[in-house]
Amino acid sequence: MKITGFELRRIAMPLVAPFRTSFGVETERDVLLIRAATPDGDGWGECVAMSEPLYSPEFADGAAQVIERFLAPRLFAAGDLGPLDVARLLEPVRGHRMAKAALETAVLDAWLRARGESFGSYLGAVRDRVPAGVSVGIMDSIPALLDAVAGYLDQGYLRIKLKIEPGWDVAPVRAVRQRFGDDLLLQVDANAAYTLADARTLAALDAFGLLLIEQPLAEDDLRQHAVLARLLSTPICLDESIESAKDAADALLLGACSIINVKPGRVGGYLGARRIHDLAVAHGAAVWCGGMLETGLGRAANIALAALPGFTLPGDTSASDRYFAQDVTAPFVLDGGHVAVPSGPGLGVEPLPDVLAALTTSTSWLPA
Ligand code: OSB
Ligand code: MG
Repeated sequence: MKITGFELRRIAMPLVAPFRTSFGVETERDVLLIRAATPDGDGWGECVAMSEPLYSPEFADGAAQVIERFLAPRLFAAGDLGPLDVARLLEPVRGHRMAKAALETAVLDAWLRARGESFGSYLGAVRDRVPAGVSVGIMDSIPALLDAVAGYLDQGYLRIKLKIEPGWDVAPVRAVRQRFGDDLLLQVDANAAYTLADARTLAALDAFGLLLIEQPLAEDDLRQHAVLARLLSTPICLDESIESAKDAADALLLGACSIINVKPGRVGGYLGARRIHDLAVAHGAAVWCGGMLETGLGRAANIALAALPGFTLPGDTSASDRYFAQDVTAPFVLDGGHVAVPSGPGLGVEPLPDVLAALTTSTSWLPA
């Protein structure tokens, strides 16, 4: 397949409500979109890097730079290429997995659209809809949190994830359990906010029957996660620590986690994400699909991935209106707590031209 160029487009997406985590507050999603242009049509990739390097070292401005200066030129120099070539061609550049993932996704989307095949079909989806969970930010008070959770449960969400940090952990979890009962599928995400010295606090969460605790310790604390796993009965799930199938293998072999949050951007793309799925299935570990507050474009591919057989826990694959009043694609909606896997060619969704134009803050064209 011939790539004639990549368009880099920045869009500003106001969030319906501020989203607070242990690393910061998000009020607007600043998204870098990549359009791969080919003689047979376009493909889209969403870069999930956030505007500041707080979740991980990547950030949107940096991703745009590394694509323009180092990644796109390597793809252009290769001439004709397919989706399976992208990761190999970009491998000499260290890191920058979110930037690489966006390019690979755009190429894969263009290639699948030209073949008339969907992401789900190509990746190996076995379901036409997936159960939806929702990630609930840190709030100013417990009554505000209970209102937010009640609202999501009314909409039909099947699993609740509470963001936690030191000082906002046992009390909110206890309050949510007391109010909504023991049958609620409930989990927490610390975004690396604790150390092993907090093991006693984290063990206090064992009393609440959580599905998992996500990334309690720092991203490079694999061995300490293994120690913590032996101190807790709640399963440990890793997010930030897992950037590759190799990391996943290390973590599972070490006993640092028994569950993995798979985010395609964090691991360099959907093909790498599928490898982690396959590895986890072989190891008997569960995976679920995380999120990075994606627009409908990134969400479409995440939902396709979440339909693979090893994705046995509900993902952070929420409906569009949990994030945005106006999505860039036709909105993903909740139907009986599930979201439908797109079935059209490629991502199966299109950016709405007028909406895209209205949200765009800048574009640049990189010719092959
Ligand atoms: O740690 O899973 C995370 C959002 C941005 C960055 C990191 C995380 C999150 C979420 C929200 O938890 C997931 C979503 O709904 O997209
Ligand atoms: Mg997380």
